[in-house]
Amino acid sequence: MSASPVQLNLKNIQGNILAGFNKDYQSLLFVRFNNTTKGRAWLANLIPEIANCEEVGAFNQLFKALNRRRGGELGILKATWTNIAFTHSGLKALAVKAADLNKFPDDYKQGMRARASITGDVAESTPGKWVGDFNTDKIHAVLIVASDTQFDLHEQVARYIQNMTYNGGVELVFIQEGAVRQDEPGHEHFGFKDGVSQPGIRGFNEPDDPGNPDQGHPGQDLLHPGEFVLGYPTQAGVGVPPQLDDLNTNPGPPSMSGPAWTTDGSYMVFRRLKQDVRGFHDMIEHEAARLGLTSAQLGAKMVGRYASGAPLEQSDEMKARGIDPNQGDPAAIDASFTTSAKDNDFEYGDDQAGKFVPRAAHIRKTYPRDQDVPGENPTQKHRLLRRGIPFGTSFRPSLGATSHEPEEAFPHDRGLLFIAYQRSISDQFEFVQQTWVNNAGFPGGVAGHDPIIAQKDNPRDFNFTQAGGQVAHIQLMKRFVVTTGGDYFFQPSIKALHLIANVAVPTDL
Ligand code: N7H
Repeated sequence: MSASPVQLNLKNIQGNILAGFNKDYQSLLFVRFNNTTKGRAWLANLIPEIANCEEVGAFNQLFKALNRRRGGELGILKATWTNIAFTHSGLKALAVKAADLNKFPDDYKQGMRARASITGDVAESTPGKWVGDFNTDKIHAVLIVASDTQFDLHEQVARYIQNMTYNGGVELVFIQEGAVRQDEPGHEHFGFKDGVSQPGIRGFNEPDDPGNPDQGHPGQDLLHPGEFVLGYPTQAGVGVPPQLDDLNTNPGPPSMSGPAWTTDGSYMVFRRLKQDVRGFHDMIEHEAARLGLTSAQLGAKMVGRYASGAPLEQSDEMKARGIDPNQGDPAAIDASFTTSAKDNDFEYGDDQAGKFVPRAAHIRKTYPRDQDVPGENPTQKHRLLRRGIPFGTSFRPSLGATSHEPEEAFPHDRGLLFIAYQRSISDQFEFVQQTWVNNAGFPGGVAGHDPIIAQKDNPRDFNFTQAGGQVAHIQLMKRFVVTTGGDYFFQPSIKALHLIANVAVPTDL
């Protein structure tokens, strides 16, 4: 972790926020507090088990170093981590003072269901159709339990359930299991590598090149931590031209939201996103054939990366080596395009027209990088730290691998458990979903909707430029990603957990 003028209190910040659990198996336990005293007692008992950023970060570094030195995953280092986050009604059920409850922002207070007109969760995605108890007021908190082995995870979860039964005042409302795909680890269900691009954080992520302290990996701008954790400097806001984004060395004011004890906490968005894998792949095969492209090329146009994770945007190195990513996956020529040294080393400023990555491609909509976005805040004010994991079994191994498989005996429930951390739900998650993803007019002209996650009315448009320069258009007649649950949570510091549980705060935090 880098020496920085910003000293993060890593012991006080829950571990999944900045470090990321990064485990193959996860269970999300959604709970309700039916009794304040018992709820507080249950939380007080749980606090020593809550993993912080210092230990999760140290484990992740050791894990990587061991794998590098001894070549491959060895299974000799394992851990099971737990974090906890609360809905606004959950904090109320634990009798947080009314004056403090009132200080929280409206987005969090209202919760995801009430914000459906902002996120575009209508039609199949409407909250009335959500699973479990996501369409009720029942959910007060979520335990995020993550482990390297399924056995350890289940043992831990069984113990938590036993504790709840014993306590009597905490009810388990819904369990959601998530797991890395066994057939294609690191890839989400449509077949694309996920978790490739994340914001780098000053004071936490080391620059690869000490001579370039504003970048983590090449192309990964280091951001001020206040964008994701409350109480720290933020990116400078309105008035800073987007092209200065990656230089943003003079920070904006510390992030503040809610009562004073929210310092070292973060807002967490959870969305249970069901993926229609068969429908998506059939559509791609059909449209690719119509347009004279391969399925892999059309998939890359929709996402902005190939399934391997290699960028579709032409980097300086690709230019110099005469590699044209429009013609096929650059990783087929050189696998290093899928490593952290090269998989983010691109911007969109020199591809304003979307000749390589369409202006509506998923990764360009959700993080437009240096692209000229007239009248917008710098794009870096709308970043998300993503901690998602797939749920459900795999259907097709990879994009275009086989075609016309038999129908599944019954349509499986599979998709992505989207988890993202931020300083403000309305400035970050909601802004990205409403102003960029669901908005065919962003970034100007007729870019179209995000073909992967837009949640607006059907039919939806996706426009892009083909390799030869001709404009192509796809009308997505259905959603391939449907919201089936979710809510807004606040993930407090370890110190704040003590305050909520009404027990003494340790002096070393
Ligand atoms: Fe997305 N996908 O498979 O197509 N996403 N995403 N996402 N997403 C990304 O860079 C996917 C969702 C972002 O920094 C990749 O890690 C799917 C939501 C952001 O350049 C792939 C679902 C939101 C980035 C996918 C889904 C976002 C990103 C490329 C739902 C926010 C980073 C790999 C089922 C509203 C952009 C990578 C950057 C990347 C997919 C959901 C946002 C492959 C299937 C709801 C910010």
